[in-house]
Amino acid sequence: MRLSGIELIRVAMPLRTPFRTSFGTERDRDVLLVRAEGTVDGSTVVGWGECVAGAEPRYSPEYVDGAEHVITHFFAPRLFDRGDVEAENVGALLEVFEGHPMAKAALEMAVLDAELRAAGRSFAEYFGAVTDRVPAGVSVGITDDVAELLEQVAGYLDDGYLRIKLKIEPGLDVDRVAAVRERFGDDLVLQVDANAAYTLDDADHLAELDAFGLLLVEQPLAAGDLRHHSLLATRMRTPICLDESITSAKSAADAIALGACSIVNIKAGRVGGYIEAKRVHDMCQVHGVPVWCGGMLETGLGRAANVSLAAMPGFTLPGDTSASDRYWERDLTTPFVLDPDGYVALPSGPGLGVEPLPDMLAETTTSARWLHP
Ligand code: NPQ
Ligand code: MG
Repeated sequence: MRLSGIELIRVAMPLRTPFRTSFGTERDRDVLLVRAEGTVDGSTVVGWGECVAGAEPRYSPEYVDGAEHVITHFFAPRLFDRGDVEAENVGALLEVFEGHPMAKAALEMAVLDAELRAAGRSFAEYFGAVTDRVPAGVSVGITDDVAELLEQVAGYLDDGYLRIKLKIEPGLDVDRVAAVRERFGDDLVLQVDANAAYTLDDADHLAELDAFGLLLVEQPLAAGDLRHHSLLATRMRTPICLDESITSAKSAADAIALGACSIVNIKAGRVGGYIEAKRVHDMCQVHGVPVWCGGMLETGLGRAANVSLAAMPGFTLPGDTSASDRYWERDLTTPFVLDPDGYVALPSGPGLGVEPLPDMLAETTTSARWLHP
């Protein structure tokens, strides 16, 4: 496409309930949207991207103000200099700049959406989706007490979620898992996510989780610490899945080769875009490593791309591809809903298949800035 402008729109999305992880509590999601405008063969096209960076640099070094800044001052000017861009070369064009994968991913997503809309193709077609709906899991935040946790899990099971992920941190881990297992039984498909809150000194304690038949433990140790993850893997039976550590297909191959993980959580924002996310999937499939689609509290835009990605054949575990009402009273797009079997249907239609509802966009927008060549 020939890029004529990029609009950076910030929306304030109030969460239905605060979401607590080992790195902090999120109350309102401050989301950066990218609206890319241009032409393909003389016709005007528009595409949407969503940046998953949080308000503060806690999950990773990125944060939403930083993402807006680096796009404004470095990334957008480089794309405008090129003039004609294709989604498949956005990554290479921006490779001269270090880091900022979530900011890069949002730009690439907007260009890909515009191109696919122009071509009348969906994200799912682009990814080579093999199904029209994906099994949905849900991520349950850390609660003040066990009673509240059991109540929340019961509610999600009532909704129909097929897999429960408990956020854990030191001191709020084995007992929480034991209580959930005790209450809901051995058939509950259960996993935990530590968001890097432990060290290898906690190996014996983490091995106590082995008693509960968990599907996996996600990112127990620091993002950069593949060596300690591989040592931890020799000290517990529960499979280790990496999230924060996986920043590219190359880093995923390294983690697998080192024995640091046997399962991979794929998040497009963390690896620099949906095209690299597809490469992570393809590489894991070659190595027989199961993958699943992570979540970053996305609006319906990011959710549309995620469920489409999760329809690729290597996504053999339920993802954090929850319905819109897990997070939002009202989503920015037509909402994603759970079907009676606990699946979320892929959107149909060109590109993402959804766009912001004008009234919701107007209601939630806190700033909008145009960038031009
Ligand atoms: C994870 N997501 O898998 C992340 C963590 C997470 C659904 O558990 C703002 C920005 C808030 C990013 C909260 C889920 C966030 C965030 C949680 C990421 O590790
Ligand atoms: Mg995680």
